[in-house]
Formats: sequence, structure tokens, C-alpha cells
Amino acid sequence: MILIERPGLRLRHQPGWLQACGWNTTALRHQLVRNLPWDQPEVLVYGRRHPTPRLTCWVADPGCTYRYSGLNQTISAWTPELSALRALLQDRLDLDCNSLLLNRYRSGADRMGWHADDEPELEASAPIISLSLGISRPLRFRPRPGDPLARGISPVAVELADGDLLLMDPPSQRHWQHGLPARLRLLGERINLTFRLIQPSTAMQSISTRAPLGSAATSTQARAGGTAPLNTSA
Ligand SMILES: O=C(O)CCC(=O)C(=O)O
Repeated sequence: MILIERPGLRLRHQPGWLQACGWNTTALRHQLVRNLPWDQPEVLVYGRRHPTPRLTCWVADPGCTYRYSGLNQTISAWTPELSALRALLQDRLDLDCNSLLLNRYRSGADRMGWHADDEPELEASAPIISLSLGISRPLRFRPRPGDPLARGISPVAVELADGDLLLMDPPSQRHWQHGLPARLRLLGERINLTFRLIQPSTAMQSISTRAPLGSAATSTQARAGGTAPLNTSA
């Protein structure tokens, strides 16, 4: 496990983790493409609707619903392969989760804006567990604007390849943002899965009402790519 630490940031990266656990990552990616009800929701940014620059699917236990930038997020059920992945995380890492956000980047043009996974309904003491499938893309981290702990610290990039595990430990989400820049020359597809632990009692709260992250937009709008997009040529 590669440990990446900066003030307020702790990442644990295990390249090829899924393959080491005996999984066929190509078959898994094809199953997910085929079996999940992929959606391209629109988000409100400064009063205008924009399609997210990627496809998404929200999978969760009953009661772990939330609203996404003013729209009800549709919950999909755990498929057998996703339940097996959840059991693997419990078994190998002793980590619980009750929800999962899948992002499907159809090519290098699809992306994710800067954001922190700091929604109030997320259990703050639990890591965000990320698994990557398909083509390799860099996930970039930067201090949250104005954060006193991480001020002046250089951004960090983690290249996430097929089968990689990345654990984003608390309190990383309080002090750092992350985002996935476009890579226009890349044609291949990538799917990322982030397993989360939601507190069901707060799960109905609207994440579109959260405090802004150094801009007038919410985290959801930023994640959607609606504010200051990442440098596409970097
Ligand atoms: O695609 C990735 O690796 C990042 C996904 C992400 O930032 C998220 O789901 O919040």
C-alpha cells in the first residue's frame, strides 16, 4: 500500500488490488456497463441546467436516498457483482458501506470538477473507498481554498489504473478537494466506484444546500463540472 500524506490529507493507494483479489476487471467493467441503469442527470448551475460531463449511477440500501442538486437521485439496487464487491471490502479491509456512486467516463472528454465528498449525510469518520476500472486517469488533489491547515501545500496527483484501490481517509475531505481533469486525447472508457457510509437519519437532506467551496457554487455543482473546470491540457 502506497501512503500519500500531506497536512490534512491521507491517501492509501493499492495498484492492481482487484486483480490481486482474483477479479477479472475487464469482465466486471463490461458487466457494469451492461447491467446498470446509467444516467446523465442535469444539475443547476447559476440557475441553468447542464448535463453532467459523465454518466452516473447511485446504488444504495433502502433509506439512503438523497436529493442531488435539487433533483431526486434515483436509487438502484445492489446487483450481484456490486454486492460481491461490497462483501470483499468488508472481508479484506473491514470497511462497511451502504451506498455507492459510480461514475462512467466514456472517453477522456468526460471529467469531474473540483469538489470534496463532505456531504453532511456522510459518516465523517469513514474513509471514501474508491475502485477504478478501465483506462488510467489522474485524480488530482488540491487544498480547499482558504484552508488554514493545507495552505501553500502543492497539489497532488494519483494515477488511477485498472483495478486500483484508493482509500481517502478522514479528515482529507475537510481540508482537500479532488477532481478528475479531462484528457481530450484519451479515447478509452473508465468507471470509478466510490463506496460510502451514509447516516440513514440524515440521508434525505438536500446536498444542494451545502455551503460553497470557495465559490458561489455548491460542491455538487462543482463536481458536475459547472464551475472552474480543471485544466483540460494539464
Ligand atoms: O473518478 C474518480 O476517480 C473520482 C470520483 C469522485 O471524485 C467521486 O465520486 O466523488
